[in-house]
Amino acid sequence: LGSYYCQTGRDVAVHLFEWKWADIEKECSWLAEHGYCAVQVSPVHENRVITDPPYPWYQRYQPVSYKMGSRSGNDAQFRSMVSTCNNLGVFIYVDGVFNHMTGGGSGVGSDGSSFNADSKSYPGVPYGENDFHGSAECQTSNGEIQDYNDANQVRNCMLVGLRDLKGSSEYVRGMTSDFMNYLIGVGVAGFRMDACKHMWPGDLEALYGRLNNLNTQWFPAGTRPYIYQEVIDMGSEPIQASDYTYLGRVTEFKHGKNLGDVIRKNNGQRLSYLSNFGESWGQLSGTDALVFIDNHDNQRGHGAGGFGTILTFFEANMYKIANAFELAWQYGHVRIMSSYNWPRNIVNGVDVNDWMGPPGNGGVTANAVCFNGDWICEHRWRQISNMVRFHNAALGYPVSNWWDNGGDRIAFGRSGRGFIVINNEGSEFSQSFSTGLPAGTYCDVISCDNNRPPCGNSGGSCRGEFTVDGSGMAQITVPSGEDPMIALHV
Ligand code: ARE
Ligand code: CA
Repeated sequence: LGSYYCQTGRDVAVHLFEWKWADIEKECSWLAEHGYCAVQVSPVHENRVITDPPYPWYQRYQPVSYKMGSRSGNDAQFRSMVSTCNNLGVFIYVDGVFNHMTGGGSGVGSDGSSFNADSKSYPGVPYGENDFHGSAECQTSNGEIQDYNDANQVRNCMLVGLRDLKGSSEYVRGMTSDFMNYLIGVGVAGFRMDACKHMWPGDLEALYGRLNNLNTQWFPAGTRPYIYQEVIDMGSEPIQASDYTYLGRVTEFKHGKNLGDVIRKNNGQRLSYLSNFGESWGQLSGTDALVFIDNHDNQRGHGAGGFGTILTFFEANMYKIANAFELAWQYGHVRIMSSYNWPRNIVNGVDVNDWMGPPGNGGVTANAVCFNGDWICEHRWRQISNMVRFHNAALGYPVSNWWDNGGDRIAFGRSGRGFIVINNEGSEFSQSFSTGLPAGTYCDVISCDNNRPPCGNSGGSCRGEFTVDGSGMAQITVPSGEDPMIALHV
């Protein structure tokens, strides 16, 4: 299990949060051209439609059935997207929600199926009372998780009131694996598995064991789906991320938190401390980790992290530094977040607008148009997308040529494939660096749109060419202020 299916030479996924299938289908050409490996799409199943508050993003995390109608599009649009993107070598990972169905209440879902959570009735699947955990498995007073120190509660009680599926049931395993196999048949390459902390590893193992190999129209015979599991482990609970690594990759939430703290200089943290960043910081082994600077939860105060720690597009300068370091470093599989805008408003540590759904009206999503003020498209920011190319150029080449000033200036190479300098201090500096790069002339890809001289970009802010001499040395002036980084790669 867990074969990371990327086309050779690609490695980085992007989460196109709440994008419509038709828009993702169009975006895949751009993604292919810029070296992205895959797209994580929002949940594809029929979901609850919530009107109070109106149509929040999180309604997508309340399944009503495994039919394919949601505000991202229908089955035909989904299939067309998968096929177009696969043909371009950009693969699709589906956000799979299998721990639970909806919260309390009743209604009709996004594809016309009725449900009644109070009687645990989901005829669109169908699921009934016996398919859910009840008082036999969960003994808390209200049936909800009350204590994250009790693993039994965490797995058998309801997460924030969401009706908790019985993952040990053959029938439930059959329904969920049939749905996943349908998606695999369509050409999906992998799954983000939601809320895995709340499912028993043994149940997940049984579920994964039922999955088909990927569709041979696009993938070599025998290729397994790529699995990465959401488990928030900040180090203080009995259920640990490492309990799930034998099944596939696991989200490493400490990674984004640690980089946020370092770049914000929280608690005396400095860039120079990053020389051994990764496992020795108490994170998973890089070969088990799926990493990101922020995700759709912690950018708005859900999940784990905190506003004083996690960096997002709202703090663009620090965010670009964080992404550049993450993409230049060698640790984990990287997922870039691509957000929509909303009026974030933090009052007493809580974003009072944390629920707001994507741009659009009445629960209908607007077309994704990058940089129109509504869709942020971090994945298209030059400082991020050009670093995806750096990342690809350096794939498999270890970190080398580390340098730091003991403070917030660092530099490192990738064994002759790339070299980056980051200056998180207030003033520009200039010096000669041992880059490890072959002699030649390179463009700074943070500021220029191509990496081959003559360097150029439409904005005119390109910092031009840097010459590496026969001994790998280069004189580099590193700016301060916006984009205080220089990155060169073969
Ligand atoms: C919504 C409402 C609730 C309501 C519920 C049912 O907000 O008030 O009770 O519906 O009606 C998302 C949102 C939730 C939302 C849910 C369903 O974040 O607010 O509930 O969708 O619509 C824990 C889990 C982790 C989970 C985070 C958010 O362990 O798996 O909480 N993350 C995933 C997704 C979310 C999604 C779900 C799971 C549910 O990424 O987007 O929820 O499908 C400590 C613990 C963590 C814990 C964290 C927060 O850090 O260590 O394990 O994370 O606290 O409680
Ligand atoms: Ca559960």
